Amino acid sequence: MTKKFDRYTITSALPYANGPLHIGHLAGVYVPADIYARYLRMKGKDVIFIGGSDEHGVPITIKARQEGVDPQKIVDRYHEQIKKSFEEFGISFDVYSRTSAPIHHKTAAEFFKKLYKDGKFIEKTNMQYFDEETQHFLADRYITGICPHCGYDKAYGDQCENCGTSLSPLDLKNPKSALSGNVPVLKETKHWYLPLDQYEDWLKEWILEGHKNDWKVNVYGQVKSWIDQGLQPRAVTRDLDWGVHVPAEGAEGKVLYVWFDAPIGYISATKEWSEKTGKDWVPYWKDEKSKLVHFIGKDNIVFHCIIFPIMLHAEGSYIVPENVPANEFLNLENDKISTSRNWAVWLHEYLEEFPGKQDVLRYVLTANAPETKDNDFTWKDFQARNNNELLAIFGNFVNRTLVLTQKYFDSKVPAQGVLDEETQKVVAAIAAYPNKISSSIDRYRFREALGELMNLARLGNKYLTDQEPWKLIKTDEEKVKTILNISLQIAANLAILSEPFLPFSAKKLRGMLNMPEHKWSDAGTSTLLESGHQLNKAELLFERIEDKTIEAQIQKLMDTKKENEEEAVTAKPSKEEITFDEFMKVDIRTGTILEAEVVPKTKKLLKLKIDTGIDERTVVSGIAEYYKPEDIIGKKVSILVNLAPRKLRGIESQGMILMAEDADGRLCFVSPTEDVSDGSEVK
Ligand code: B3M
Ligand code: ZN
Repeated sequence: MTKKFDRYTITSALPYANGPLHIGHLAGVYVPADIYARYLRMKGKDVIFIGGSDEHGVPITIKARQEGVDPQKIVDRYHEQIKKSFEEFGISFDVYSRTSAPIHHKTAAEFFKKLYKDGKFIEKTNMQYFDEETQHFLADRYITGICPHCGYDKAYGDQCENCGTSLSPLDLKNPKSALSGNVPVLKETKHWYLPLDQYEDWLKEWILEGHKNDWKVNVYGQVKSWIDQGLQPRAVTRDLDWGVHVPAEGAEGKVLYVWFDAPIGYISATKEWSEKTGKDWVPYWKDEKSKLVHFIGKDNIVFHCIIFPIMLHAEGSYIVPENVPANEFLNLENDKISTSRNWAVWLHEYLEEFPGKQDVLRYVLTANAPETKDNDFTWKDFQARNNNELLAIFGNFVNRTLVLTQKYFDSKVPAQGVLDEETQKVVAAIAAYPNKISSSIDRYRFREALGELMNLARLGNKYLTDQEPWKLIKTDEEKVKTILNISLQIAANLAILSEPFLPFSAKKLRGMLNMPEHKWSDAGTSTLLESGHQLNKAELLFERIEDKTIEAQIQKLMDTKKENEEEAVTAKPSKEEITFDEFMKVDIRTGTILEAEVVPKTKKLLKLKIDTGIDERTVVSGIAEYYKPEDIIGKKVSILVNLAPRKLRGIESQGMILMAEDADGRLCFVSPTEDVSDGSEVK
């Protein structure tokens, strides 16, 4: 029995504001969410569709470090770009907010404080990875290593993007600081933990029992495997300075973990909307008669099906999601979309190269959506679907109907005469489409729903072709009137039913038919346009995409692939400029390695004894993966002798051996090429 709801709270994953949007974002999250929101509005439902930029978290601070700017500068840049891309693609948010907004900091801090006051957290002091060079604790994407579940060697401290497993930094094998590349040390720190394990029974009852029939198999399966593995308490605070400050005793220098604060961003965005509209935000998040649906990609399932629902449930006054129809990933030309490798179709670039063709991309990404498995976007398929489906079926049908009506009846809707058997069948078929499409959308099967919409266009195209009004016009004008009247009714139904999927084309078609916006329930009839109704001029809904256009896009990707291959062997760009005086502060000498041994329990570190010509000193160097101790005794090296000493794995290292690192990370000594005495100055 399907539940009845008074209102719908639709959220879509908040994209990190550290880069532009690409087709994977649209396919995975935002086009399906927009289809759902538009459809529900047309059904007359009370809907709030929530979006916003996720502006905290380590991906942003890492980018800020790379650019040598404040994180706020990064998020300001990309928040605007992302918001503009969503607007241009017709993603019809009721509110698009951002987590650096004061209202979010206030809402997230209050949420934490409620749980803190209600004693829902566990306070724990434990050892965490710390980068001695940068003086940072290493959490989330500040630390990488080998995933203990799948062996992926670039897993992050909070999640493995390869297998989706949520991790803690201490789970990683061979952990490495993403800031300095060093092997981190362990240092004591206090954090607050959400005891996920205490909610296992509740989750089993709510999801594994309550949603075993209506949640997508890929989502249900992932959630079940996490619960079956047993949940662990999870830290919800971090030793970072960019984020929502933790409102608790002894929390100086700590912020909320980004995945604790970001989902609360949905709530703060609703409050922002409430301030703007004067509507009450509370029922959308606290009334059991509200349907909360999270649209996300599969890498966000654990956060939206386990962690955030536990937060909402533990807080005590919120509803929990009715469904989380997560999509799988979209690949591009058989390769994973990758921001770092620039292997993507960026939305802002698409709009420059295909102006006015937002609906073509919406169509292709829905027709090819990775709803139950990863799927692939290819430019050839993009061209084929545009030319053979949108243009040849939908566009061709509409254009012939309008042109013939223009030609024979001066663009006025002709009278609908007696319906022959064939036409009665068509009228009956039209009536079934609104429910066919609804039934798919209601189950988050958007590519199936789009297929049904295209079947309606096929029905019209076939009817017109079979009836051949251009031949009949000479002998039976009355029959032609009926044929074109019915064809126009089909076109009017398409204008209504295509709106959630192809909002730009639906608007253009409504314009040509000179018809207002309609409710979903108006569709399915064959009397939408009255006889005599004045139509407007026929225009092309879709245009052919030529081979050369597609070849240019494929070439662009091939060039990117070549650049990636070349980049792998070219040097990194130079660091920022320094003055001669600044360089003169550096004191580099030639020296000789007298002794060498592996630092116990490490794979990368060697403890060296160096004759610097000034003295003999100990230096710890991360070269164990490339050199055996016995092979480098007596080796001439260059050593930075006036570097402040620092402790590495309990050993005081008094300087740094200069090593050259090539493009694929191999290290080699920078040694004098002639026999010079130890202590010779390198200038
Ligand atoms: N910022 C997007 C991602 O994981 C992440 C979603 C937050 S939704 C609250 O790519
Ligand atoms: Zn993994």
